[in-house]
Amino acid sequence: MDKVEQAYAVAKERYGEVGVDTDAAMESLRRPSLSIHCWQGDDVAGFESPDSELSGGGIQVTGNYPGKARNVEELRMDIEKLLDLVPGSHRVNLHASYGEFGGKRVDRDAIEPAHFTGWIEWARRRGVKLDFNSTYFSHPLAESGYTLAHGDPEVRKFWVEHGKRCRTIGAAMGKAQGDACIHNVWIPDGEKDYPVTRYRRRELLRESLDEMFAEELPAEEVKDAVESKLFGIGSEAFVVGSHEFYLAYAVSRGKIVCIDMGHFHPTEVVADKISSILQFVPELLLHISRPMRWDSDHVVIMNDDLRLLGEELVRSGRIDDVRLGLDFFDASINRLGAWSVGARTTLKALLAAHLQPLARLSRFEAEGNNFARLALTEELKSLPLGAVWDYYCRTEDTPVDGELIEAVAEYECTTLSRRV
Ligand code: RNT
Ligand code: ZN
Repeated sequence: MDKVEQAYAVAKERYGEVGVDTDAAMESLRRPSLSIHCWQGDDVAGFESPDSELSGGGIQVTGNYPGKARNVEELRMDIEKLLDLVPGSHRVNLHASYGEFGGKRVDRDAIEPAHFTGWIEWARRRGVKLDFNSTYFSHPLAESGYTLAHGDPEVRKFWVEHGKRCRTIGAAMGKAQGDACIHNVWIPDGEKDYPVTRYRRRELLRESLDEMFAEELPAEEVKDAVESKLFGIGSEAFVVGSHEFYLAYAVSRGKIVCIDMGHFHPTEVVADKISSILQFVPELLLHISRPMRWDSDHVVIMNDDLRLLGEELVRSGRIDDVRLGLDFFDASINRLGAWSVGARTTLKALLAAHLQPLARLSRFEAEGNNFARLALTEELKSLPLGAVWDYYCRTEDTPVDGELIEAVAEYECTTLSRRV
């Protein structure tokens, strides 16, 4: 027995004492797939032109660490490396701006499934499934701060057409992979200062979305999700697509609600929303992220927000109805390192949640013994989660935590540092 196995044997016994089966917890962790965002690899730049970069939309990437993926080959190479560093089998989430346009300028209202055949074939070869997002930022027609709720019907028409085409692309992906592609819609629309036409803007958004979603597409191929936001840089006073707007929209139109952890008031507990929303919709999409004072999209770490999220996913019994999308981007450190730490930590938080003695905790609660509930949840926090996690990584043929720094450094040395 090596150290990882020895530590696991002790952890298994220790967890057993509090009523937790570590093997069963690892088995449960194998099931869900993360929908891993492609945009951590190139700072949300995409491939529309050789010098594309993220602009507008109130989202921002900071940092200029060397080694960013400059083209589709490099991005795929980095994602493949990432998938080797993350235990389990996962999906890859693309944005419309990541199509392969063969050096031509193809505007957003003209993109087609053909621009994504490279990705579809790559995904099939790699055995991963794809999710998709329409892209309503980094474009001249988004510069005013409005897209689907723009005052000019011509501009709205352009973005509605983009959304329709993205749904078709999503359906092509879903069909090819034999599993529905989740097509997520997030728009930046909003204002720096107080508008007087809030009602009209939201009416426009409702109309644009209805038009965009008018065509019924097979649910086994594509399902649409809508992502709300509270504020962004340059949209501090007003965001058209607020939480209330999209929650009501999704419930009334049978769409998936997307909850991004950075899109709420900093004191709101995002995990608490799961059990409310899932009373009324069959499925939920999460954008797992880490806001730091604002929607800063920091790399996900093991903080209370993430732990609570994992716990709620497990405690609600509805984890299978929740899509686990990642959404963070840090350009100030090694991007593969950022990606792998965020993805692995998300899984580790789920493992921690599966390592709860749920039956015992619920029994204490039912008996009104809230002291015992408190004491046991506190005890759980210092049980040997890391030993179970490392063993899980080992069984999945991925580095254990102590091997990650070196694995990332090696890739930096052989590959990323040569990108100059
Ligand atoms: C922006 C939203 C959105 C984007 C990605 C790139 O605030 O969170 O999901 O981060 O689509
Ligand atoms: Zn998001």
